[in-house]
Amino acid sequence: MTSGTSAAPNTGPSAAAPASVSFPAGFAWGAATAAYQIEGSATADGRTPSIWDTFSHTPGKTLGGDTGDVAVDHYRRRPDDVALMAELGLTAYRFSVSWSRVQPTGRGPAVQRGLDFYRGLVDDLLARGITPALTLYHWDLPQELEDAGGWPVRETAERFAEYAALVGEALGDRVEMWTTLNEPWCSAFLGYGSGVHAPGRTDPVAALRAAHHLNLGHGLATQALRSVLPARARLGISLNPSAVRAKTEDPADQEARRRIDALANRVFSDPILHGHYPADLLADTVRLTDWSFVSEDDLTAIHQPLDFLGINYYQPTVVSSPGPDAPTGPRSDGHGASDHSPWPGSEDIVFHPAPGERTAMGWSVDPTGLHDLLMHYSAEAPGVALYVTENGVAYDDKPGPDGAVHDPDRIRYLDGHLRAIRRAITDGADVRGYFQWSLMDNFEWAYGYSKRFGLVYIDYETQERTPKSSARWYAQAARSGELPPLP
Ligand code: IFM
Repeated sequence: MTSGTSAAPNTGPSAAAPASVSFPAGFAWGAATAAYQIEGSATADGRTPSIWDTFSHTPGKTLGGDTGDVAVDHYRRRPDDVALMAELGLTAYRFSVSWSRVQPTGRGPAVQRGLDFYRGLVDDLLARGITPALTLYHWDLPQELEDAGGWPVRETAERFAEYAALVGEALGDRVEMWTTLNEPWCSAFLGYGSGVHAPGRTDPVAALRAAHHLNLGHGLATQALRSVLPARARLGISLNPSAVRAKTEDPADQEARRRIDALANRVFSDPILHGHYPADLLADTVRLTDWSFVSEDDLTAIHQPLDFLGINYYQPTVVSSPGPDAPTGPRSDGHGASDHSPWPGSEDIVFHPAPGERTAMGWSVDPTGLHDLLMHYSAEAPGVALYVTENGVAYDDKPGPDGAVHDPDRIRYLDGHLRAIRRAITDGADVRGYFQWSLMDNFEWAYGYSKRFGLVYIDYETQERTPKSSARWYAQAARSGELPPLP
């Protein structure tokens, strides 16, 4: 992402906001979740451990030792959850498939009971007029495949393509929107670099190898899906690109921005969209690896035509060069505390909080970064539709004395980001839909259940679901295609 060359002050989500903002007919009003974060029933019906089961059960890896064993019990409450989605006016729902529920060892035939769950989910959605958007991989690699080397090895990409074909054959008659990977940056660099995510490895070379094999997995799975899905299927990938901004116009800070742009963004978008790795990234990492694990055939396999690109956006990234007085040791970049950097070869770069108000994650609220990204990828991938496949916010929501959960800050956040999307559409970007993260409060990875991103509040003692006021506001937007007034 090369736009946004310096950290401009945030003018606020609703600055100079027009009174009424409407969206094109057919715009998807969605919400998103992921299997490990909501399903629970971790050992039901033949499911085996994924890397997140192993990681979350390892002492010290998640806040309070929280795990996804029960999560929000969606595996057993699926029909009621889909009814709630309909009540909230959603026109689309993005979910992920748990690989180890469908193919427990990561190889061989599919388990019918696992597939039946997703078939039932899709049928429930379709019966209520909600478009299913299926993600094949949201970070939960079967543990057996991690034991065989994980994403740093080529075989995992090949296994992923086989799994994609199994799911494609089972659900291709009823699901049109398919996403291969969710946020491969997190899988590679938080999973194998800083180790704050599963499988918790801290090896910068393994992180780069994982990035490549995730790209390869995407390409091979896309080919496999195209061979089993009907022609009407639409295929894409969800990236979490950073809107990277340099702290100042100083050339050293611009150079820091270039380096992080390569590692955060172009390591994925260049091979996927253009069929090569960025030359500057190869140079930046030369003391770690010669990238000989990449072949020309791999690049051809990765560079597949896409029907859409999913953009997941939360906050901009502001960086500067270390400068002569910079402290040594890992720099905080908002991705969790670790003694190991998730930025191989660029460990010294300094990350700064972006200006603006903060969320419960400590992330800054700045919808301009979303507009920048949509305009950037619109220009970089002409003819490829864009979806915002994740955007949302954690606040410390609590029921009031009346039992209702009032979250006006989340409404302002949604309003600001939806306005940024509308501006991008007006400016020429082909944005087809928005998936709010998340439908309901859930297991927020290393933060356990301490961070609430949902439109729907979950009482974790009783599993009672209470739509927050933001859910009602969003439902009104979804039904009218127009942003309702702020409360
Ligand atoms: O909860 C995560 C999700 O799994 C991936 N994208 C970011 C969200 C908030 O951290």
